[in-house]
This record gives sequence, C-alpha cells and structure tokens, in this order.
Amino acid sequence: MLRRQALYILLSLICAVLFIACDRNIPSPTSNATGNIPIGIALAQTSNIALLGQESVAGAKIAGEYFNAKGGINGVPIALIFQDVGGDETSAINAFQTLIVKDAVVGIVGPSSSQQAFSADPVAERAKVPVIGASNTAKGIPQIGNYIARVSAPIAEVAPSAIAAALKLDPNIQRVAVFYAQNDAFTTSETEIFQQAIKSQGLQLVTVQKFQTTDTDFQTQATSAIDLKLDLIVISGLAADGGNLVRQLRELGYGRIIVGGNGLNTSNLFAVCKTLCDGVLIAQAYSPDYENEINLAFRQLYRDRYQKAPPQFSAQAFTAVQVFVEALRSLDRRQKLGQFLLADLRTALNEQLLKGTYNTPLGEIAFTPEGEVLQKNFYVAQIKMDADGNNGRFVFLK
Ligand code: 1QQ
Repeated sequence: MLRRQALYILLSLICAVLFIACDRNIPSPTSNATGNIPIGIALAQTSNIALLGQESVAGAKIAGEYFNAKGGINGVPIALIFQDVGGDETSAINAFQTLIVKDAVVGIVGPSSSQQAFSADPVAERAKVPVIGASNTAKGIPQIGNYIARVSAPIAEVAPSAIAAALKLDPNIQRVAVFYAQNDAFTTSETEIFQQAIKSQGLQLVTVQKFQTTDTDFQTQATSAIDLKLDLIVISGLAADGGNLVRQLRELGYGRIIVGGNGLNTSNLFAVCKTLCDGVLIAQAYSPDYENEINLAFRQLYRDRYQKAPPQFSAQAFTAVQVFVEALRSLDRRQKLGQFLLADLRTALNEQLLKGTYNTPLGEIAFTPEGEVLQKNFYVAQIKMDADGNNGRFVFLK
C-alpha cells in the first residue's frame, strides 16, 4: 500500500512538473493511509484574509465532524486536509498543488479570496480536480473551468440588497460615495455592482475613492469625500482595511449610513472599529435564523463551540463540504468509491456534484451546468455594538 502510494506521488509529481495528463494509467488510491476519503480545505488561516478565512475553517471543521458522525460516505469517514492559502496567490497555488499531488484529495474547498481563485483554480482545472469556492464572490469564478463551482453566491445577487436596505432606513439618501480597494479582484468586482445599483436606484454617485487592502490610513480619501456632503458611503474592502476606514470616517464626523461589502462581513471587524462599527449594513447570503433541519443542527453545533450565531463564511464552508459529501455518497451508491482510480473519481465527483440539489444551511441550492450556485434566499444585516465596543452582533433586518 505504502509503495503504491509512493509510486503514485512520484508519478503525479512528474505529471505536474511536465503538465501532462497521465491520469488514467496511474494506480491511484482513492482513500488515504487511514482508509478515509481525503477532501482538501484550502483556506486562509494566516494573513489579512484570515479574519474571514478562520470563520470558513470553523464551518468546514464542524461539517467534517457532523458528516462523519452521520456515517461519512456510507460508512467510510472523510478526512478534511487543511492547507493554509495565506493571503496571496502563490500560497494558494502551493496549497492547491500540495492537496492535489501529495494529499491526493478527491476535491478542494477554497481558496479564500477570488483574487486567489483566479490563480489557483486553473491549477485544479488542469489536474481535473473539482473545486468548490466557499467565499469567492467575484464575477467570473465558475467560468474559470469545468471543474470550478461555488456555493458563495455572486456579488451581483447579494450586494445590491444592502443599497435597497439603506434607502428603506433613510429615504432621503441622494448623494453617495463609493470607496474600494483597487488591488483585489473581489473588491473591484464588487464596487462595479455597487456603483450600478446606486445608479439604478436613481442615486447620485458623487465620488469614487480608491485605496489598497493593505492601507491603514484613510485620512486623505475620507476627508475629501466627507467634504462633499454625503448621505451614504459604500465600502468594498477586506476586513482590516474596511474596519479602519469605517472607524476613520466616523472619527472625522461622518454620521450617515455606511454600507459594507462582503469583505467586511465578519465579527472580527468589531475589534477594529469597536463602537464605531455600529450601524454598518452588510448583505448576507446566509441567515442563522433560517429554519431547516440541517441549519438547526449546524447552528447548535456552532453555538456550542463559539457561544454565538454562525456567520455567513462558516455556513458557506459547511455547505461546500456538504456538497462534496452528498455527491460522494450518491456516487458510492452506484459504484464503491474504492473501486475508482483517483482520476476517474475526481471527474465522476465533479459531474455528480453539479447534478444534485442540496438542502443546506443556506437553504436549498443547486448548480448551473457551469458551476454557479442557484440559491433563493438573501438578507441584510446591521451591526449592533454593545456600549463598551468589545462585543457586537449582526441584527437581521426584516
Ligand atoms: C471574495 C470575497 C472575499 C470577501 C473573501 C475573502 O468575497 O474574494 O470573493
């Protein structure tokens, strides 16, 4: 068994180096040394994206335990193999390559950001390994390739509802400023959608301010925007930059509504902007209050562990693992997974997962043939901070 595994790794390495498809002739194990079915979890555990990635990791871990307690793949446990994708493209590519070649996973959940997905997903596509994005929301992700799907609904479906919610809270909004990080594929994609939504609501886009996801000082942009007498500010950044921007806008005296994009969608923001996070509106692709059997179970497990309601990124990562598990179970009922060559299993798994309908914490989902998620329910939440600024929560608007 060990020699077969070693031979497989060696051949896979040669294939990866030479970029040749030698899938079919390699004797390939479909379970790891312990007999479990390995699924790769390529998410950010370090870097600036870790504020979001750690929530995804938490959701994936709960899914691993939950589905193994329910018998795994018809009696065979799954093994989640975690590889940190950090915050950059190279780390994501390395994580994918390790999972594909060394860990011989059947599929990958990840990477954390769209920026990473545009670099790392093609590696999986070439190796014919199915990928499910759990936090990739930029335009164009499923179109990267046949093996690329996502359970994280695209910005275009989710984000505009936050603008509508702002207008509902304050019908006098007219003058709007947009801030976005210009060095990230997701933030640039999101701001486009926000800007379209602002115009189609008949609002006036007064200024567009740019920054970098690594910035911490926003005085220049914030001051020049505030001078323009704004009724609404819309931010597309990642967690730390977004939190600092919110804080500095408030400190400089901006008092009207702020809408944050998906990069601000984490309670890890609270430590950055404290009481000044209060009131920020963020659209959601998940509600902890959604009532179906699996969300009740997921919510309970999450609460037991973290003493709070599960956030969107955790629910989406749980869902991505669920899709792999349910698709593997269906395949296994047709043909025992152990009888597949790894390359064949990966391809069959990709075909199977795109065909299914899944009852998930996000509600019922399915996929288009391209791998885009079909999801029904979206929400908007507003941050409510406690007076001391240490704790806060997302309050879902009706
Ligand atoms: C993307 C996102 C980010 C907020 C994930 C970290 O939605 O990159 O698509």
